[in-house]
Amino acid sequence: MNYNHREIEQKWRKRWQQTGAHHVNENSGKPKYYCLDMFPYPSGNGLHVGHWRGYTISDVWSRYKTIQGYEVLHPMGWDAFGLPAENAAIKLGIHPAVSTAKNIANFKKQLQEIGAMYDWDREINTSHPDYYKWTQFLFVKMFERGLAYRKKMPINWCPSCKTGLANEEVVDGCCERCGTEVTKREMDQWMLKITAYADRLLNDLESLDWPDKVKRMQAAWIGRSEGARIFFEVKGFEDKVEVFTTRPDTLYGATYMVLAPEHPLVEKITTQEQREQVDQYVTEALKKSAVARQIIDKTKTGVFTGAYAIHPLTGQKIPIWIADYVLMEYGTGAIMAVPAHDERDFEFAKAFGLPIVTVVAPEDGSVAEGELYVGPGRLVNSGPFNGLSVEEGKEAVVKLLAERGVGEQTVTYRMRDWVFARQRYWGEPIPIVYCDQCGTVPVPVEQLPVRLPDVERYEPTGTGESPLAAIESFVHTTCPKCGGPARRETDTMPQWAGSSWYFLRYPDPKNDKEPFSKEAVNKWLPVDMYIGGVEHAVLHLLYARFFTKVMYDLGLIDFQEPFQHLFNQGMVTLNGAKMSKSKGNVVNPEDIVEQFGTDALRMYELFMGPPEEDAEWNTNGLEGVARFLGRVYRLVVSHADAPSPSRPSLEKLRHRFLASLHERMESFRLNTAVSAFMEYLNALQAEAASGIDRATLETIAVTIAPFAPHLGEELWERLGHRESVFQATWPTYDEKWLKDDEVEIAVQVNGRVRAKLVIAADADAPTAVQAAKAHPEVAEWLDGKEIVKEIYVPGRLVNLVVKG
Ligand code: ANZ
Ligand code: ZN
Repeated sequence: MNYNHREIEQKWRKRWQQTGAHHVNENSGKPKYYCLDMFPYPSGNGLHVGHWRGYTISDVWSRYKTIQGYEVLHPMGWDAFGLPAENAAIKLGIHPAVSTAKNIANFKKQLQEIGAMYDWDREINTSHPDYYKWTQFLFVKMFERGLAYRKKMPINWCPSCKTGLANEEVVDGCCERCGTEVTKREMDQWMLKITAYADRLLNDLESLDWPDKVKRMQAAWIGRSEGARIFFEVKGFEDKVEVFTTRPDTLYGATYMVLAPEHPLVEKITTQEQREQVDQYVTEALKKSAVARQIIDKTKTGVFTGAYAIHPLTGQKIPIWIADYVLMEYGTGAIMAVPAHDERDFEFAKAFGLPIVTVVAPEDGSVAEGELYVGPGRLVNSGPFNGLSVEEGKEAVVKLLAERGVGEQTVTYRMRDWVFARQRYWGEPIPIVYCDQCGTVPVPVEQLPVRLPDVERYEPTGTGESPLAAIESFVHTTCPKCGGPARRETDTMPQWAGSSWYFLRYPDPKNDKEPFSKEAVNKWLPVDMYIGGVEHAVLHLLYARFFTKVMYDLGLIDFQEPFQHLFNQGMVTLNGAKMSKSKGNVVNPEDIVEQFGTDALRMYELFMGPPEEDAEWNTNGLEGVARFLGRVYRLVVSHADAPSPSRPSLEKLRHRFLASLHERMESFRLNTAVSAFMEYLNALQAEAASGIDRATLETIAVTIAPFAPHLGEELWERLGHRESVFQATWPTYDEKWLKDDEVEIAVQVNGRVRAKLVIAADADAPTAVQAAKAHPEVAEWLDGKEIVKEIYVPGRLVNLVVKG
């Protein structure tokens, strides 16, 4: 009668494996459900109970959907390229493929222990040539569409990892991986034109069932800004300075201009007298990170170039400065400065004694000439535009500029094109060949994959070239077009490449003719439920959406968004801090499984708190859950052989439990779903002496199965079933049992309670009043008096108002 979790869990895990219980049946005819975990990077540290929380949530959900009658695709794989394996290779000399394989084996063993229903036949590994062949293929497709291109540009450069970084990998000016401050470096880079998809990536957010916070973060990352481009002539040059402004209405207040230090015109227009100062300033600015340069309240620095621009409407001469608060990567890399109405310009003008001209005045005239004012109002000192509101002014100014050919309406995005090259070893080789005759030639699909060759040294060369550049046999190749001698590209793709489309591979993971069949992906996608950490709110999710849209445009798929519903689980903390191996505050799942069982661990991972919130690990809580499962086991097993006949009190409890479980599951309050079981069990234990009926016992076995699948199977078998509990149907409830059939109400006479009365919950007013009057203790108070009013509040009271 004791709950032997070890025996039960081993038995069922073995059974599942033998029967192939977790294989997706493509021909079941059931409606599909695609429940996906963000696949892990197989690190050497393995998984701790914090990682298991997300996997538990998705597994419980997948099993719930299975019993509800869906054919569920719940796959798992490995995001296996990336810097940690390579850094370990440099340190320990172990080939990344070897360490990665070892880590994967460990992760897999751990995930199997959780009792997850992954279909391991669909396992994918982004570092495997059978997979990265298709990542390379998709790159070639993008190249053919003009979406992959090469550009010399200043990139973020991590001096420690010795590699270029995407903007996304720079956090607060430092390398996301190693924390070193990032610098800039001019290099030829492969880029992906994600900006061409900016509007679609922004607009389509609306259709997604995602946490608002994530949608807002993506929108902010895309950073759409409406404004105008205005062209200023430079005195004495043919060239024009083009600025981006969101406030064309303030054009009359532009008293100077600022170019980013990297702006290509700086070199040309700087006068002889100013040259030395300018050169020095540029050198300093290039060393600073974008974040350091953008801090609002830092002291403004800058240098006058000696050159002047001509105001496009007034013809006035305005000085051109350079300053590092203007970034080359945003807008046009140049601004018209309006110190009266822009805080940064205001600080700068004060620091350098530049004129401040007010052109917007608040309606109440509360701001004086020369003060900073960023609010709404009407235009002043603005020639023909005086008296217009800011909004009217924007439109009118742009219209006039456009007529004169010196400006236009435009939209700018904060998002940049994606730097898609890394000068590292452990990634997908970029499938491009350079030929003196034919130029840049993509490797045709028959010649893919371009395999990653073995190297002896993994260290980046530090010259900006990847270690692949040192492998002669890799670099020297023949041109796919003319057969002449050619050189291979030696950069590899960023870590994000493989994860940008892996969700499309699971429906058809072994296809060797194409990345996936259109039919298979159209059947399974969009993903119905995507579960993972909020740390992927921007990058991975944005890249995956971008790839999906490109594939839609290529005609490879029929949908434009990959993940219909997104759920971000909270972290598990220990002593208030996020669990992590490096902090040494991890709880090892294997130990817990051994001592309490994986079912207890699974149920506790849910019970810890609302799934979207962080929760503190507490071993006492876990023990409580384990004891609870023991009680469930004993209750079912002790009645399994001789269930009692059904009776209303049991039916009522059962339907009420099913109703509350349903409500809590559908609103994804999984922690309270676990409490529903606990409440139910407590109520049943009060009934147990009179026996428990079969419907109750079966309900427990089926409904607990998604949470504690091994126990669910065991109980189901004990109840005499031969097929798996996951082939059972989810029990439904009948509303009629949810009503409280009898209630106790108060009977008042002139507002004072004189008696309590039990009546039918749905009794009507005449019935309730009649019962109240008939109550002996009430009758006493009514004797000889006239009832002037009868009030009935169903479920609560009857009040009789009397006179005399
Ligand atoms: C004149 C002006 C007047 C501006 C005014 C603002 C207020 P968002 O909203 O973020 O798009 N700007 C443009 N390009 C820049 C760059 N490369 N580096 C730094 N600042 C830049 O901001 C757009 C505003 O930021 C632009 O509008 C420009 O300043 C500045 F009362 O132009 B504004
Ligand atoms: Zn050629």
